[in-house]
Amino acid sequence: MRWLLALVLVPVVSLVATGCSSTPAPADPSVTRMTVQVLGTMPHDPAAFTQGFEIAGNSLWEGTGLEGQSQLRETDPTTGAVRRAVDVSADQFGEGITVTPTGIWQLTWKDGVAYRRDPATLAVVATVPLDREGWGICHTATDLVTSDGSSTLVFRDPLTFAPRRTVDTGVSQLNELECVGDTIWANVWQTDRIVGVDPSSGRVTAVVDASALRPAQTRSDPDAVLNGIAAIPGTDQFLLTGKRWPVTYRVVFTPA
Ligand code: DDQ
Ligand code: CA
Repeated sequence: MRWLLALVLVPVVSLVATGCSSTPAPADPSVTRMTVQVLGTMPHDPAAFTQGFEIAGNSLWEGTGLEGQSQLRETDPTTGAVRRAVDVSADQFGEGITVTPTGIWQLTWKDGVAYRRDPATLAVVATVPLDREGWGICHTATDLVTSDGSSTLVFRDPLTFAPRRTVDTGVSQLNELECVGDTIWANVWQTDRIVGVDPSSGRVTAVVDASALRPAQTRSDPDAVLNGIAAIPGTDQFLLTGKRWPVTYRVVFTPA
């Protein structure tokens, strides 16, 4: 009788367990399991509370967070050296950034605004209301895409920031974003996972395990999490870093 109970209970318990997990079940054949292969490293400012990371032109752009420490930085993509930096208002918490042809967008976490900056001067040229938390941002050919720590991604007009549509990914705590071709990559806050999302359906098509990257020096700092995905244009490579990480990695995603 006892073995019969176990036979019935074990599958039920594991079903419930996978139902509660925020990433798709490992056996789901429609999700590509991936890992990272490190091709190189460069220094990263260990004081930078990285919230946005993107390559545009000949620069690696970084947005940093924390009140009184938030900046938009233009850095050298091969050395990480800071070329220019502007401060966000000291009472605000900077979040994701994305560089579009019509300006550089920078979110704030809970300050209710997003900024569009002039790429030449980095000065704020527009301040728009943000009616939810600001976490990550990237842009496709037609839209801005923003995350807010939930499983929802919001698509917006790239000039006005007005919302156009949303998708639900089924994975919560989506943070820093990177739009590449037909995939939106998102790192999941407080995990070493990056998910690949189909922008039209919101379906998670890939899960990347980046746990090999977390630097040993950061393991005692619970806030020092993976948070920075920057695609290297014209390649299949990415730069990855994290909040207060002393290093940026150059990687490719490979099937696990
Ligand atoms: N968010 O970036 C995930 C949206 C928010 C992160 C908030 C982390 C707060 C850390 C405060 C540390 C104080 C030294
Ligand atoms: Ca990014």
